Amino acid sequence: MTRPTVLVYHGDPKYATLVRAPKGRVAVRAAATPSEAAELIGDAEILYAWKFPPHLYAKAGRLRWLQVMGAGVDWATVPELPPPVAVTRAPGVFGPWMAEYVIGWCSWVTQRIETYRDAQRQRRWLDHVLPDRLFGKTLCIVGLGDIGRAIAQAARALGMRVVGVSRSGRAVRGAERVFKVGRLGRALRDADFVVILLPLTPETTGIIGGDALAAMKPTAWLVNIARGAVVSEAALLEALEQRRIAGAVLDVFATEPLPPHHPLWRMDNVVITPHISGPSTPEEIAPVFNDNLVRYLAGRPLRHIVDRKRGY
Ligand code: OXD
Repeated sequence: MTRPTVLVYHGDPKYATLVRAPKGRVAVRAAATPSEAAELIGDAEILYAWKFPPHLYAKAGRLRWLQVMGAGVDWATVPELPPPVAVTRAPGVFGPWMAEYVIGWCSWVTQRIETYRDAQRQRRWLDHVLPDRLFGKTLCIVGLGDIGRAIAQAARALGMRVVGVSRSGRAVRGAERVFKVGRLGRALRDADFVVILLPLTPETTGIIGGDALAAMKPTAWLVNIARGAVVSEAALLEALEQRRIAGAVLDVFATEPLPPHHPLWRMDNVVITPHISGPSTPEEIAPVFNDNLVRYLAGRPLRHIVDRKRGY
């Protein structure tokens, strides 16, 4: 009997070294570049990857399962991927990272960190300016998958009021109220911080546009840790320039890396981070993949399957 081949596609060789399968049951191959992957994809039954080049799926005649290494699956649920291939994600890995990112940057606002650092540079004792608190502030989480729920719990633990937005509008632990996507404006109305976590699909592209931004309070901050294209960049620039919202913390952009001449770079009410809010680490993703690998080899159903039609 031939052993299934696992192709690990990532620049970090550690991902391949952490693949564990019952002894001798799989052959593991690793590719770090598209040209290396082009040589190996034809034999692969299982692909464990981050941003696999879609044009190579035409050669993936044996492929049955793709395990995604990152949080988002938009690069995986592409039409080029042959229909029988199951796509699985890695829930539970990114929520704790992203919760710290969100709480960290929300605290950066309320603790007026920039103000005190500026004063320090000028050797000024700024004791007439007081910090604010997260306690009692309203956080609106738009997109309540496992990451959104982890953020809701972290925010609740600090005494924030949490509301959310999801397709179903179903109740979620930690969120006082969950609105359906159609009531986005209502959900945003009272928020001090709005975190965007929607997957990028045709329905969500540009969903945070002029109307959504107009629904926010002028004192509110937008935090985008989903995909750049979920927010209309033109509408966001206008809202920021005209101070119709207080500011934005942006980890994702329609074009990455953000081009050097992009107007967002020079806005004083914008924080830019380079798509690092939910890093993938080989050590954290490997147990999710290895658990599914055992299931795959035993002919048992895979866990964390993505609905390829819905795109998440
Ligand atoms: C992502 C990630 O999918 O960083 O954006 O994991």
